[in-house]
Amino acid sequence: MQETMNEFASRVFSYLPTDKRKEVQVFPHARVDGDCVGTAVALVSALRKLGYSARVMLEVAIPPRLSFMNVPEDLLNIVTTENEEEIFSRQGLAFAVDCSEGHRMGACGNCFIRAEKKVVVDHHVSASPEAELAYVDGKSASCAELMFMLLKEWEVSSGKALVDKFEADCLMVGIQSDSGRFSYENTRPSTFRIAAELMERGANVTDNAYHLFDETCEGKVLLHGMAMSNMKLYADGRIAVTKITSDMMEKTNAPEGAADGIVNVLRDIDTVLAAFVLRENEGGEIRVNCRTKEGFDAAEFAQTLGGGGHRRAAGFSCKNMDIDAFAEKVVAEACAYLERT
Ligand SMILES: [Mn+2]
Repeated sequence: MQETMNEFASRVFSYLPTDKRKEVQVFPHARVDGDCVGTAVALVSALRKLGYSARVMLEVAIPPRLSFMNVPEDLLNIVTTENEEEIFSRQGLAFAVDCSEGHRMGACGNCFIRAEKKVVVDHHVSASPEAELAYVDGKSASCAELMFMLLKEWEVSSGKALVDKFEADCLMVGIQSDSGRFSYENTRPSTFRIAAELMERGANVTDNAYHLFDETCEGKVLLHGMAMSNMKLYADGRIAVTKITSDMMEKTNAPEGAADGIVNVLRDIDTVLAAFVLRENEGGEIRVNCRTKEGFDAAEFAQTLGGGGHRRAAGFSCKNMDIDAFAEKVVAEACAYLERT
């Protein structure tokens, strides 16, 4: 049984390093997203207001798509094999956010795994926390919501304002990212209540939504246009397929990751049950992204082709096969799957 946030917050508070020269090191998961960065940065900033030294531990710099968050460099630390020992020697407490296990933290994992004192705040149900103190709520849409609850408890016990505009903005980015701007199934009444409080503290929703979901570039728009006009429908419009060749990437000058989102547009076509985007990668690999609706289990289907994933989103790949030939094979298998189910 999970203790209340009030109890948890006071236990973590008394677990913070008594020697304030020792650092609270905050660990997000690898391949960072808005939720883990927003949560980690808000926590570090709040801890500093309380007089603690604290930093976010990263394996690589914050990616350009999150640069709009304007996180001050001095809140961050990139852990490398060269500086790992020095960083570890400063550690007073290891605090994992939006993940619970060292193996999810990439190159930073060692610093967490070896820690003497560990705390976890997470919203992943599958989590098996490697920590003495853990607060895991799988129903929370984002980790940022849990962090806001924690920081509010600390505001009461310390009498200090810990969530001002900057921290509120960071936490709002987390909520908007993980709730799909308040549209995914994980969105709850409490998600809106917390978001409302963050807005009252100065958080901006409009700019965050633009940068997180809408901002694009010429190459990406051109690539999407090409991919969509080449799309083909099969099985009375229930299957949608398109291909992205290296040639298309070159012609449109599309940046890395520009193909993201195309498969969702195909899936959203009213008649479509399963959408597939085939993409030519380095080394002759063809990677297939699959998104489905009720009545087509993406994970089950992907498994038949050596891949895997979730019920509504899955992937698989092949090597040494022409993209057109592989597309034909995927279509044939998908049509056969529809016949069977
Ligand atoms: Mn998250």
